[in-house]
Amino acid sequence: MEGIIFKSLSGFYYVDCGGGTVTCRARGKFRHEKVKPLVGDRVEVTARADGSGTVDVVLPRKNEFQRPAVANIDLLVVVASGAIPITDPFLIDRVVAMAERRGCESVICFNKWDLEQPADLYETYCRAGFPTLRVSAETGEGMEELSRLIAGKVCAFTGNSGVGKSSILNALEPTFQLQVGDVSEKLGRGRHTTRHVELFRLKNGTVVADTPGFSSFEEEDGVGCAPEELQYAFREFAPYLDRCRFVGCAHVKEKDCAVLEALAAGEISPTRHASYVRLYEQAKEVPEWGRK
Ligand SMILES: Nc1nc2c(ncn2[C@@H]2O[C@H](COP(=O)(O)OP(=O)(O)OP(=O)(O)O)[C@@H](O)[C@H]2O)c(=O)[nH]1
Ligand SMILES: [Mg+2]
Ligand SMILES: [Zn+2]
Repeated sequence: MEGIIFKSLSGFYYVDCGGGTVTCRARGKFRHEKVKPLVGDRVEVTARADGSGTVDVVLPRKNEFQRPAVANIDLLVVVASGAIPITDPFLIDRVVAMAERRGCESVICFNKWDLEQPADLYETYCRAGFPTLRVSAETGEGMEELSRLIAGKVCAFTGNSGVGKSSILNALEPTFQLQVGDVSEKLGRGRHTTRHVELFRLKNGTVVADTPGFSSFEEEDGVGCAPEELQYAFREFAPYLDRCRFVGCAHVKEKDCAVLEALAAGEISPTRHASYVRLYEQAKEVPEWGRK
């Protein structure tokens, strides 16, 4: 039987096979081959009469992410917040760069707009060429626009813990009762309320994944590509890339660099470029065999 893994928890894979759910273990060969089935994977399963079964084959993936651990995503919804827990723009840029590398579209969604309005950052992502939204799970602001943007797609919601990923999903579909946690004002961060990745279906056929929030230690993860590939993961750099004086220009501090000139002229945002430089330095540290 063929199905889609909609939940992975404690070594069990919950596979939606159209007719019902099969609760599976993965075959041992996956461990040997170092393939880990992911939520979103299309798989072939053998099902027993009692509803248990095994995942036999993971069908070819369109894309895959490690954090959040999902596969076959059409659209990454990067949720950010200007209120506590304030999102570091570097986190947005890192995850967006990963999506760009994998040919996956991104939407940037500034939640908690009822509390804080990070208008400059909102502008930054609009101008960089991303669909960017101002929303509030609390008041419902922006929910219709978000609904329209994700319609009919398989979407994964990601962002730092406490920004309101689960709250937004609850607001999109009033029948959802995903667990929501408060944020620690003292520590300025969320409490990692969502612990596993799970796919849910909205009434209009859209599929959404709720995922655990990032914590700050993941900042040093990098994008996992060669340093010279990273420039292509910043879409607003594209018009300038072949105008630098030196072939192989790193766009970090080179002379007559068209990207740096665009930065000085205000065409490229300082925070976006700073993230690029930080990711570039990280990418240089990754050995070739560690790249994806
Ligand atoms: N004022 C306001 N509060 C919000 C909004 N969205 C979420 N919250 C609150 O923010 C807190 C965290 O929300 P969650 O939905 O649990 O956040 P999360 O991103 O799912 O967090 P993790 O599961 O830990 O990654 C809760 O107390 C929510 O009520 C919003 O738009 N406005
Ligand atoms: Mg959550
Ligand atoms: Zn350059």
